[in-house]
Amino acid sequence: MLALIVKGVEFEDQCLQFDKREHKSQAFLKINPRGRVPALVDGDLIVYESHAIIGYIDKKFPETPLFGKTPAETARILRIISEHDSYAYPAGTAVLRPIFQGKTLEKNEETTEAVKTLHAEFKSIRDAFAGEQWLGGSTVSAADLTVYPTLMLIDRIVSKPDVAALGLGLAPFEDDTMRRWKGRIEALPGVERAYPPHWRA
Ligand SMILES: N[C@@H](CCC(=O)N[C@@H](CS)C(=O)NCC(=O)O)C(=O)O
Repeated sequence: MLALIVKGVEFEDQCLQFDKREHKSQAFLKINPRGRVPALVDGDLIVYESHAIIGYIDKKFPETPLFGKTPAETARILRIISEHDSYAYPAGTAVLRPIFQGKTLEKNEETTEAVKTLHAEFKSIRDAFAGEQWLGGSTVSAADLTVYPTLMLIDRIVSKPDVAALGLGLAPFEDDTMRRWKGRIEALPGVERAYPPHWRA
């Protein structure tokens, strides 16, 4: 949705209710056999996996390129996305999964390791700006659109009082660079449409 919003493309969206297991319904499994979101339907074409969706949107609507204009920009953007997928996202999942399952987050070896990784990855993300406004350089790119939702999810969870009480120090937007970047994303016209409905409540 963020990619479509940045491109200024009209779209219809459908929010699936996880508590009703709509993402595992027969109808949705025909769209994505893995029963996961996001998925994009464009005429007869179905695309799932967020990077494939962003790549498709970028090729179809080439204005405002999301993967850079030069080979070096493309490399930087893809590197940041790959680092997100390989390090920050799995560590984030390891910390957030027990919370989503309604369990108490235990300070065991796995959690401690994941928290340590997240701290290191937050630093790597801050460094990736290299003094520029967006993660991939001077314009918004697929790197921003990939990393931002993960950090928003972490931010939302770690600011809940019971998790905050654990003192994990994992608030992603406390740092000035990160806070200003969040402000830039929030200023993209129409961006609020991409926020899950329960975030707005
Ligand atoms: N690699 C996939 C991950 C998709 C994914 O895990 N989506 C989550 C929501 S963010 C989901 O649908 N979870 C439901 C489930 O796993 O049953 C992508 O980038 O699209």
